[in-house]
This record gives sequence, C-alpha cells and structure tokens, in this order.
Amino acid sequence: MALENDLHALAVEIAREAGALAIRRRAEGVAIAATKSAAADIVTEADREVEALIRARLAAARPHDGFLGEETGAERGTSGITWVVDPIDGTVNYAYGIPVWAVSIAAVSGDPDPRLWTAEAAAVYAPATDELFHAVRGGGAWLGDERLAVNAERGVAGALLATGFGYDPATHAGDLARVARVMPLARDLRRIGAASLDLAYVAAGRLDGYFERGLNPWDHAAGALLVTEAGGAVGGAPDGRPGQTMTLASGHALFDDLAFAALGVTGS
Ligand code: LIP
Repeated sequence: MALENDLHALAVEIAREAGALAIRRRAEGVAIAATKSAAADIVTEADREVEALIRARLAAARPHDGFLGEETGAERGTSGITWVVDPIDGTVNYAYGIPVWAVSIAAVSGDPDPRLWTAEAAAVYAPATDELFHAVRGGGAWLGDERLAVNAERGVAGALLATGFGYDPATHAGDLARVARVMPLARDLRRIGAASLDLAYVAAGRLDGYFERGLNPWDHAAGALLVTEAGGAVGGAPDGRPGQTMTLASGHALFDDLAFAALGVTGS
C-alpha cells in the first residue's frame, strides 16, 4: 500500500506545482510553439515547459520509473511503474484563455500499454478553479477531502452528457452522427474541451456520462481511475477499456445504453 500512497502523494504534489507554472505562463501570454496532427492540434510553449517540469520532478523522485507524456513521448523504466502525463489537457481552451483545462498525471503499473496497464494513482488538477481530483486504486476518488461518487441512478429528464471532437475536420461528420445517435439518452450535452475534466466531472456527479472518440492514453489515464474509484464504469474500445476508438464513462445504470448508442454494441 505504501507504493500506492507514495505514488499518489507525488502525483498530487507535482500536479499542483505544474498547475502553478501553467497559470503563471497563461498570465504572461501564451505562445503557440507548433501544430501536431492537424492545424487545430496546437502545442504551446507552456505545454512543453510544464511537461519538462513534471518529467524532471518525477525523474528526481523516482529515477527508475517509466514515462509517457503527450509532448515528449515514451521512455521505458525498470521499476514497473510508468507515469502517464498530459501537462495541459485542454490546450485549446488554455490558448484561448478559457479557464477550463487541467494537469493530468497518472501512475500505472505493469506493461506500459494502455490496453494492459493498471492505474495505481491519479491526480487531475484544474488550477483555474483550484480543484484537485485525485484517487488511489482501491482508495476511492476525491475532490480535495470530499469523497466522490458517480450518479448511480438515471434521471427521468435524461442524462447530462459530455463529448468532444477531434482536431481533424474529416472526423467531424462521424462525430456529429454519433451525437445524433446518443442525444435520445440526453437531457443536454456539454463540450468541455478537456477529457480529464470530463472524466473527473463524471466521477464527481457533475455529468451523468461522457463519450469521445480519438483520445490518447494521457487524456484518459488519470480520469478513468477517478471514475472507477467513484463507482462508475469506463470502456469504449474493443478490449473493454478506454481507447482511441472510443472512451466511455458513466454510472453502471447508464453505461450499456450509452455504449450501444455511441458504438452500436453493448458496453459489457
Ligand atoms: C484534448 C482533449 C479533449 C479533446 C481534444 C484534445 P489536449 O486534449 O482533452 O477532450 O476533445 O480533441 O484531445 O490536446 O488538449 O491535451
């Protein structure tokens, strides 16, 4: 258990430190450093600087761990623990000055393959609201000192759902068709723009469910543990885990219907 507690404490401490750096850089003005998969897929100088800070602090504290970061890629470790990091999740919101973005840090054990790893600890820190969502496997999900729980029941008005759209315009028609299939389940839809916060909000009961195609492992690694530790279900990919093909999250009562609408199959 000490291993999980050490991982959790480190994730929380570094997420706060990284969030403070990102907020400072935001106040100084954001510079777009490059584009990645599409013109809309931007990376700022702050993304790179914040990931460098996180990576350096983790290497100093746990030099034999592996790392998988959105901006600097993967490096295998020898300890059996890998850190999965999105330094600024919600980069477009961050660049536009929309205060909805987060530092997402997860510690996973086992094979550093998102289809195989076990999430051990997670921290999702939203500096604009000073909200730190965190979890240890088997220890519950928390917002600060408040224990979190997903919305277990289905409301008569329908579900408050969130989704997102990829950076590639060629994927938008398919994503919108999926929204049309899912809307009969919904009372309304939100497009928050930061997957880690979408997932944290499901864990906190602020959303009833979330679905999004095309996420990367660093987008969902920490948030998925928040949801399961808050009593919810995650999945979407053929192996039943969150993945590139789809990320789903909700309470168990909604999950299969959400999966069927989003994927056309059962969620189990
Ligand atoms: C973002 C996700 C968001 C998704 C965006 C992008 P980034 O991550 O958090 O949910 O809709 O396309 O993937 O790029 O800001 O780290």
